[in-house]
Amino acid sequence: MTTRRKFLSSAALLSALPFLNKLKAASADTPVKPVVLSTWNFGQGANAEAWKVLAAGGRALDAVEKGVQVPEGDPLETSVGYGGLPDRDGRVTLDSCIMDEAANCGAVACLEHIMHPISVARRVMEKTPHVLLVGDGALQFALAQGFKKENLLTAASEKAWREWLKKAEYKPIANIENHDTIGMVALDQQQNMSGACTTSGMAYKIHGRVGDSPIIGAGLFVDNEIGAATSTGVGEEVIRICGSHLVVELMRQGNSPQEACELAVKRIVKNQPKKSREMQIGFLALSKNGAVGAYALQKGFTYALQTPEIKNQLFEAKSYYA
Ligand code: SD4
Repeated sequence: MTTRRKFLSSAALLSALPFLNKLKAASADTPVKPVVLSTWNFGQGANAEAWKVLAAGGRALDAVEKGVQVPEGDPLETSVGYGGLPDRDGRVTLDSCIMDEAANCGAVACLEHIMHPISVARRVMEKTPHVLLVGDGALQFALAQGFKKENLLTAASEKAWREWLKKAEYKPIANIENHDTIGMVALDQQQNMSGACTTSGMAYKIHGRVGDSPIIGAGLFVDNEIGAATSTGVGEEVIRICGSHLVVELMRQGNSPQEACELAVKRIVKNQPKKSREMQIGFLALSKNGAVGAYALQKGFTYALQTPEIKNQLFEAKSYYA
C-alpha cells in the first residue's frame, strides 16, 4: 500500500506480452529456466533474493522462501509480515503457505508475533504430519522450533489503526488498495517448481479471519507436472473458486497460463457480477515450460518477473475491468 503507487512509473511498467511470447517460443525446444514470478512491486526485491538461489542452481523451494522473506521483514510494507496493518483488535495476524515440487505443503494462519511466517509454514511441512497450524497452536509450534517472539505492530501501523478506530468502518470489498499479498512461484534449474504466499491479510479484519493466502489451492497451488499459480486480493472470493488450484487445472486442460488466469477471474465475475466491480483480485501463473500468465479484475495489478533474459522487471497485468 505504501509503495505500490510510488513505483508505478510508466518507464518501469513495460508491456509484458513480447517477453511472454518469447518465453513461450523458447519453451518449445529449450525450456527457459530458471524463472521467478511474484505479485506487486515488492516482488522485485523478493525476486532479487530468490534469484540468488536459482542462479546458483538451488531449489525453487529455497528460492521462494528466501524471496518472500524480504517483504515479510520490511516494516514499511503494511500488508505483509512485520509492520502489517493489524486486525480490528490491534493484533497483527499472519497467513502463509508454501508448496514444493512433490506436493508437500505447509501453512500457518492467524499466527502472531513471528517475523517470518513463511519459515514456520515450511517447518509445518517438513517437521509435522500436518499441513495447516493456526493461531496459538501455530505460535507454540513456532516457539518450540526456535523462532523468536517479537512485536510486529510498528508505531506507524498502530497509528493507522487508532485512526481507523475513530470510525471503525469495515469496508474491505470497496477498498481496492487495502491489501497486498506476496505470492511467488518459481522454476529452478532442475525444472522443479515451488511457491510461497504470505500476508497480514485484510487490514482491520475480524480477529481470527483467515483469507486465501494460507489455503493450499486458494492462495497457492503447485503441480510439478503442469505449473504453479498464486493469488492476491479479496481472499474470500478466491477461496470460493479454489482460485490457484483452478488456474493450474485450467492449464492441465490445455489453456496457457494467461488464458487460465483470465478464466479464473471471469469465474469470479460470474459469481459476483456486482461486487467484482469494487474489489481487486489478481492471479499469476507459471507453466512447467516457463510461460507466464497474469490477470486481474481491476487495473493496477503489478507483478515482477525474472528469467535469464528478463532482468527482474515490473509489469502491469491486463485486467477485466478497464
Ligand atoms: C487476503 N488475499 O487475506 C489476502 C490479501 C491480499 O492483496 O492478497 N491482498 O484475503
